[in-house]
Amino acid sequence: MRSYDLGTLIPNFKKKDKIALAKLISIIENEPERAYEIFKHFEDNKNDSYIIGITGSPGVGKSTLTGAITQKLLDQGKSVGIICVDPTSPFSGGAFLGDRVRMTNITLHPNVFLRSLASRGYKGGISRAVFDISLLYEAWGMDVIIIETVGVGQAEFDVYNLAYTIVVILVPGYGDAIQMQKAGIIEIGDIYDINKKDLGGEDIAVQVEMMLDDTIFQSGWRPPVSMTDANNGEGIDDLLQNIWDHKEHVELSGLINEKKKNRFKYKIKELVYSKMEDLISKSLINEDEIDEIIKKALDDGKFKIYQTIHNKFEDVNFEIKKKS
Ligand SMILES: Nc1nc2c(ncn2[C@@H]2O[C@H](COP(=O)(O)OP(=O)(O)OP(=O)(O)O)[C@@H](O)[C@H]2O)c(=O)[nH]1
Ligand SMILES: [Mg+2]
Repeated sequence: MRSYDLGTLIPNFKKKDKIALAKLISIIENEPERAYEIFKHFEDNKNDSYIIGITGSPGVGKSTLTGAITQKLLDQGKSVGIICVDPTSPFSGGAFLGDRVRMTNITLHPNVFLRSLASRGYKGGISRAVFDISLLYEAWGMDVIIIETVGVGQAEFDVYNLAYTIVVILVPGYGDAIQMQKAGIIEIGDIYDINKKDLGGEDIAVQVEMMLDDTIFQSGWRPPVSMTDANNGEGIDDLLQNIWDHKEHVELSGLINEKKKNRFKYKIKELVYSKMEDLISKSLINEDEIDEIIKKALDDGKFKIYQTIHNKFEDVNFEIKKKS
């Protein structure tokens, strides 16, 4: 797929054309090796966005909250780039639509951009795509980036390393403290928010407070707990204040530098691993050899495929042993 011409996309992006932004994200998603061609046009760009991660089980109201927070930020004149990592379904249509429907009014605003990503099928993994898109949002000049993810699985876990403030969303009826501890939830949050407070939630807020009281926080930051009703915009100011307080804490304590380093570390490792994979697989077996094995398997019987591969790697092991 030869997609778009960077010669026109980059100048349009620099003129804040959202279509150019959308197309550049598509390039980054589908042809990650072209990220280099894109980002070399921004080498003198010094923008730093503040990156917030919003996580929680499916349906707790992450998108609705993201919408409500974004609206407040817009009212304060800030620009916001949103990345929604599509939760559970590999058939993402429904969820994508859900994100859009819940955030329609804000995404029409010139200072907001939203991209939903399915959590599977990315070369280099979802964190690669999230990193690259966040970098593009920084190039755009976004003040704030919000990454929404469902808090399960390694892929999502990696995403936490890309944000500076992690907000964990819980809801009434989530379960008890033991479940929360088992899920590792209590370790990852910088801020806890009990959403859907219109449905109750005092009990869970008390449980979370108690658990936090029992925990020692090395960084000196004791996560605050807020309660919101995202549908009606209640409690959003408190939540946002907690986010800014945490931002201030990480900036004043210098922790922000660690977090920034961490973010880039992930990127560098991923680049190195994918390069290595490429080099190693190419040096062990080339396309002609693969074709040859396939032909043999098809001609001589498919069950021989393992024998042929086994023989092939016997040679390789021998080669490596000889060299080492
Ligand atoms: N009663 C109540 N419902 C809410 C509240 N916030 C969100 N909802 C509803 O909860 C449902 C799920 O909201 P979403 O914002 O899509 O939740 P999500 O966590 O982004 O969901 P996934 O991305 O699918 O995991 C929707 O029907 C919302 O209208 C709230 O504060 N109170
Ligand atoms: Mg959502």
